[in-house]
Amino acid sequence: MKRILTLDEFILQRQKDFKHASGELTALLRDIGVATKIINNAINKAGLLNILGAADQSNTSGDDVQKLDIYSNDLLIDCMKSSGQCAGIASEENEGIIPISGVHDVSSKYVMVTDPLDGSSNIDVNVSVGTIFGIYRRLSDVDGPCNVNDFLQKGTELVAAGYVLYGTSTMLVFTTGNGVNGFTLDPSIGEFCLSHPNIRIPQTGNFYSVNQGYYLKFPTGVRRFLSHCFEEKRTLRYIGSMVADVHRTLFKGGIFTYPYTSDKPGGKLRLLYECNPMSFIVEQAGGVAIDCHGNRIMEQEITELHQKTSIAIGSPDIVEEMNGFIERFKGQ
Ligand code: P6P
Repeated sequence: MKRILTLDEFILQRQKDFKHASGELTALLRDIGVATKIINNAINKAGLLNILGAADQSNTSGDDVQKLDIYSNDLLIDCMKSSGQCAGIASEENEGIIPISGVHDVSSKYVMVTDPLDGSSNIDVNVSVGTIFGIYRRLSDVDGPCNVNDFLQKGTELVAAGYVLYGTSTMLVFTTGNGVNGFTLDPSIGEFCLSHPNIRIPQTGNFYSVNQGYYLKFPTGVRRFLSHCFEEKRTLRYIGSMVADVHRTLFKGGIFTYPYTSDKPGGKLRLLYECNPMSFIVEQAGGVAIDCHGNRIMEQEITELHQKTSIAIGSPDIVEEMNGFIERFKGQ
């Protein structure tokens, strides 16, 4: 019988492949695995533990914060302290960075960016939500506290990125720059097990994923592309959780896009802890990720933690097709 490979075993086996072969990154990824297993447990019981619902506050981006957002954020921060490999966190739920003081006299080499519970507007109605994370090597002196410049790095500087999708099953999908692998949580043993090795996105695809409610506010090129998808009888799928919509795109092909609009000229999704990590994963699987001006997401300069961007991400043929419409109707 083929034995399963757990996340820990996989990471240790592949440690030689990591760009910065070090036990530190291994420990960091394992911390994230622990945190997301606990978050998964809370999400599955949320309705019973009365931790559903709004927390009567909003975050830096103005999103209504749900109780599970706060729970997930606090948990991730606590777990990232355990191995001492994380010098700090930038989170959607916190205005500034969260420095983590060294533990066990370890000098932490990395910092983490995260959306601890993406898609939170779906939490109360039992629709899939997710955790997004990215890992950077810090730029500041490893013997001192991290600073904001450790986080304001382009997506191309990411050493690892991943997401956990809390769906019909709980999946962890991540990359360290050597391809993309998917792990499914086996609740009977409490381990993420390798279920989707070497994920590759289809070159093209029939699904397109966008909030059509903003159609009239999109730039002309985007509207013309969406009309083209309609005329081609492609399938519109929109969950409203970026992790779920990008996960489907990764496996089925097609495109997910959140364009800028006349009332949100900078877009809605956050560059640092949503778009860059998801773009790293999709690019590593053979896909493409641009903003709706045609610029590669991971090349964008980051000047502030909660900076927003438009995004079009998915199969090369479809993203390039959309970019063709954007180019053709630029300025209209
Ligand atoms: P809209 C969830 O709040 C989120 O940040 C992403 O996960 C999702 O793709 C997007 O916002 C949904 O936004 O405007 O369509 O509700």
